[in-house]
Formats: sequence, C-alpha cells, structure tokens
Amino acid sequence: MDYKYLKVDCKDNGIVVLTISREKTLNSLNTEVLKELSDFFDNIFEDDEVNVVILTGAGKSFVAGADIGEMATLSATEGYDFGKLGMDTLMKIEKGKKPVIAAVNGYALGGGCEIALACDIRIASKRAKFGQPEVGLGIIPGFGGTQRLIRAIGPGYAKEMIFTAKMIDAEQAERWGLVNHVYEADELLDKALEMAELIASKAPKAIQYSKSAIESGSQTDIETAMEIERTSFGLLFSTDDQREGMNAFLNKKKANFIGK
Ligand code: CO8
Repeated sequence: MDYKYLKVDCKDNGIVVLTISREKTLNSLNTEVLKELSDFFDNIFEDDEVNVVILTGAGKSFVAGADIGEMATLSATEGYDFGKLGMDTLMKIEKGKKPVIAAVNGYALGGGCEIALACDIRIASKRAKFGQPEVGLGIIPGFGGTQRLIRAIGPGYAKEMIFTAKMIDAEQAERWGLVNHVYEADELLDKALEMAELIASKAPKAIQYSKSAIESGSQTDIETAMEIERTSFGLLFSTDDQREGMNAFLNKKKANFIGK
C-alpha cells in the first residue's frame, strides 16, 4: 500500500501502525487524505493477517481538523459531499472488522477529534489537546461529531465542547471519559503497542464479533441488542478458535489462535 499522506508500518502479530502525515498543515484532512484513509481501511479490514490497527499523527499534531483551506470556498453541495466523504470514511473505522486504537499524540481538533471518536479505543499523550472548534468557523462538526461526542461523554460535556469551541487538555479528556488513559509523550506508542499486543493475542473472530455486537447493539433497543449478542455468541461455537481456547484452558496450555 503506497500513499502520499499515510505511513503504514506493519509490526509483529498483525499489528499495523498507521500515521497520518501531512505535517505542514498539522495533518489536516483534505479530500486526498480522506480518500487514502478510505482506501486503507477498505483493504486493511479485509486482510486476514491484520489483527489491530493503531492510528496516530506525524509530528506535534494528531489531526488538526478538516482542511480549512479546502473548505473555505466550498458551495453547499460541495460541503455536503465533503462531509459525506469524511463521514463515510469514519463509519468504515467504526463498522470495520478489526479494532482501531487512536494514539492521540497532539492536536485532535474538529475532524481530528471526530476521527479519534470513530476509533474503538482512545489513549492520549500528555501533550494532546482535544476540541471541536467548528462553530468559530461558522460550521458544525460534520464528520459525525455531534453524534459520537454525546455518546462518548454525554450531552452536557459534548455541548460545552461544541458550543464554546474551547480546547481541553488530555487530563480533562480523561476525566470526561473521552480517552481511556494518558501517558508521557515518549511512552504513548509503546503503550498503544502493548494494548494492541494483548488484543492480538486473543481470538480474532471473538474480537470482531464483540466489536460488531457493541457497535450494533448500542444503536438499538435492549431486546434486539441481546439477540445480536446471542447470535454472535452462538456463532462463535462454530469456530476452531473456540475449541482451541477452551481446550487450551482445560489442558493448562497457551491457546494458539488461527482466526478461524
Ligand atoms: N486546516 C488547514 N490548515 C491548517 C489547519 C487546518 N485545520 N490547522 C493548521 N493548519 C496550518 C496552519 O494554517 C499553518 O499553516 P502555515 O504554516 O502555512 O501558516 C500550519 O498548519 C501550522 O499551524 P499554526 O501555525 O497555526 O500552528 P500553531 O501551533 O500556532 O497552532 C493550532 C496550532 C491551534 C492547531 C492552529 O493551527 C489551529 O487552530 N488550527 C485550526 C484548527 C481547527 O479549527 N480545526 C477544525 C477545522 S473544521 C473541521 O475539522 C470540521 C470537520 C467537519 C467538516 C465537515 C465538512 C462539511
């Protein structure tokens, strides 16, 4: 996979580190970056060798938002199309088969905060700053932020972030539940890799089915959600990895999962 704005680093155990790299605009998302991200996730989620993706940004920023230079002259229909490209791309992350960990190393503003919100797990460096500055630009969050932020931190804090457009630091993001953990800047990637290793050591189909049950179940009523869980639970008894995991436990051995 060769990209202009994405660096793809394949580590051991099916862990892939994806770095958004457009440093001269603090990794802002223009149409080209969004199309590359869309292509990357289309491919990576279908790759049986991949277990976990870590998403981070090059330099001092995670992603400083959508590209304001590109957005400045958009018409209403072009704005709609640009928003749709961003939304569709982020939806791929949310609905994808593999877990994605956002390792937020710096500014996560506007579309940058929104891309982090579409990831399954967020961890941050002490240098990270989060914000939804859109109302200061005369727009609103347009890559799903009005919806994912309320689900992540509740309507009170979400409205405070969106209405005031104020940035919050990593510690406050942790207090509000926007990120799971905060680390020293030079530890962030190692901590993300540590978490990814742990996830990659488990049964891949079980991880995939838990992600889809959590994602689909959280958008529906409790009865339907329970049925989604039951179906996923039942289906896993048709996998080799269920036999492997339970036999390994009963024989006091380490399970060797094959993802089938
Ligand atoms: N878009 C384009 N260029 C940017 C962006 C951006 N989002 N962010 C930074 N840059 C550029 C700057 O213009 C500057 O370029 P140059 O060197 O040519 O002047 C370069 O990156 C470095 O930035 P600064 O000099 O400003 O760096 P500072 O360290 O002084 O400040 C900040 C860093 C605080 C991050 C500051 O750059 C900033 O406020 N950036 C804008 C952040 C922002 O408002 N983001 C939200 C954008 S809106 C959005 O994301 C909407 C998503 C949904 C879209 C839906 C479409 C319909």
